[in-house]
Parts: sequence; structure tokens; C-alpha cells
Amino acid sequence: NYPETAREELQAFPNVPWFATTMQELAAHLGKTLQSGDDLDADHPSFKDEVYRARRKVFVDIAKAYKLGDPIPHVEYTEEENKTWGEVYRGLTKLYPTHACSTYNKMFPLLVKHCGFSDKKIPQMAEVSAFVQSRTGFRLRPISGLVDFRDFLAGLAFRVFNATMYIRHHSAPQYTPEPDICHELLGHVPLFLDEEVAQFSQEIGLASLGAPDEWIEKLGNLYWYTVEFGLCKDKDTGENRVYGGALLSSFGELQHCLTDKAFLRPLETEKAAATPYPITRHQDVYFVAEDFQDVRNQLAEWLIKIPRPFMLRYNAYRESVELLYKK
Ligand code: TIH
Ligand code: FE2
Repeated sequence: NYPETAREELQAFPNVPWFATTMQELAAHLGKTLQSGDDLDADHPSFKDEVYRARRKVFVDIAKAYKLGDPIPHVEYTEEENKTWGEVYRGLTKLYPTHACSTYNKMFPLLVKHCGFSDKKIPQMAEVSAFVQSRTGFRLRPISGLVDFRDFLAGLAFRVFNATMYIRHHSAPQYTPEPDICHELLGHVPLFLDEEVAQFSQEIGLASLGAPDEWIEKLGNLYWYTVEFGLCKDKDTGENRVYGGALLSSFGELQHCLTDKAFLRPLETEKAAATPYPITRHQDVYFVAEDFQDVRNQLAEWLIKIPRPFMLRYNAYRESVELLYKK
């Protein structure tokens, strides 16, 4: 009785935390949402805005009803929502030429051309997801707010990126403490068009599957200081540039991180993994990598330290993971 699927093989490892082994299992597993429209914190700029809160509820319902594999529903954004998007879009696109890394600046025009990115209206997630999928196989999955980190990372293993659909409150376009559609589409999506970024994102995801809780926490920090808030050197100019999605969607912090008020240090995965981070204000420290190759190499070296009785490989034909054993 030779085990035929990763699910069967995993029966031999009862101490390994559960994880999806196939795209179908990933679709069936709806993780816990940590923050949603129902329970916005009292210090959230929208706390007293009933119209905004009602809108957030609409997006919670869309995400709850969505099943991975279904077409992503079309969303009719309000005039005010499109206006907020426009403000964010204009604030950011002014900064990208001097602040974003070269890969970002190479990819962004593709979204203008193929997905109609502009300051006029919020792009449809369905259209954007289809385009990214045609480039690197990454697809977007609508969620209603921050999900459990383990679940978020698991998606990356399957080249599925959990993404919010609502937009930040209009009172604070320059920075928001939680991800929103500006963050997903302007911060992350352009880089997911790059194969190298797609690969190291998936490697992070694969390494997270079945990892012990303490390691998920460290990996969360590492993810934060690279994919969300990472800086790298620009080959041509030698200047520091930004590749982190949370910076690339906040025109307040994008500006701040390249001033002399920001504290920068060279990327060291051990340090980054051990550094907790604030979520409601600018970061105290940013880590600077040499280039994407450096990020990828350093991550790969760190990820193999995660204790697990097997390694995992993604089989793109079967849309499932396979267990590998070290000799
Ligand atoms: N601070 C980011 C922004 O203003 O766009 C949003 C966040 C992304 C990740 C954490 S918070
Ligand atoms: Fe993000």
C-alpha cells in the first residue's frame, strides 16, 4: 500500500500542523479573518463613518461567498472610492520613477497598457488577476481583511495571492495600517509580474506549509521586512530603491523611507526574522538587499532551517504539493 497523495503520506506525521496539499483543499479551506468590517478598531479612521462601515460589510460578504476557482465578481465602486484611488494613484506615480526599484518601474506600464490602470477608477480585480496569471501563474483571491499568517503564506505555495477588495478611508490616503486594494494592486501586483519575485514568493509559501508556529512567526517578520518593506540597491545609480509592497502603496512612508530620518541596515535574515514590527505607524528599521538575487539567496538559506521531516515541491500540472525526503 504505497501512499499515492501527499495527504496520505502526511498521516505518518501527526505532529505536523495541517496544510492544504492541493488547489482543491486550498479552495475548501477558508481561513480565519483577523480584521474585517464588523470589528474595525476604535482608532481606525473610519470608526465613526457609518457609510464606510456599511461598505466594508459588502466586501466581507463578497469575500465570504467567493470560492477559489470561481470568476472574481465585478465590483461597482462608488464615486468617492474612485476618488480616493485617484489620490493614492497620483501621489504614488509621482514618486515611483525616483523611489521604486527598476523591476517595478519596468512592470508598471504593462498594467497601464493591459489592465487600464489610471487615476480615474479602481481596476477590476478579475481583470488584473487574469493578466498576472497569464504572466507568472499568480492569481488573486479576494479576502475580507487580514487573514491568519499561516493561511496567507500557504496561498503563495500555490501561486495564489490573498487580496483585499475594499479601499482605505478617504481621510488618510497617504497611509493605512491595513492592506486595501491600493496596497494589493499598486504595491504587490506589478512585482508579481516578475518571474523571480513569483518564484521566491512561492518558495516562502512552500517553506511555510506544516512549519511549527514559532517558525511561522519568524517567517512573518522576514516576509514583512522583505516583501512588504524591503529596499534594494539600484544597479545603475547605486541609490537605495524600494521593492516592498507596503511602501509602494503608501505615498507617506514611501517618501519617508528614503529620507535621512529613516534607519536602514543591510538585509540579514536572522536579524529581520527576530525583529517584531509596528503596524500602525512607520517602521523603525528597513532592511536593504543588494538585489532580488540577494533576497532570494538569503531567503533560501534561511528557509531550509525550518524544522520539518520532509521538503515540498509544487507540481504545477497536478496543482498539488509533493513530499520529498532528505537522504
Ligand atoms: N501601510 C500600507 C499602505 O498605506 O498602503 C498598507 C499595509 C500593507 C501591509 C501592512 S499595512
Ligand atoms: Fe501586502
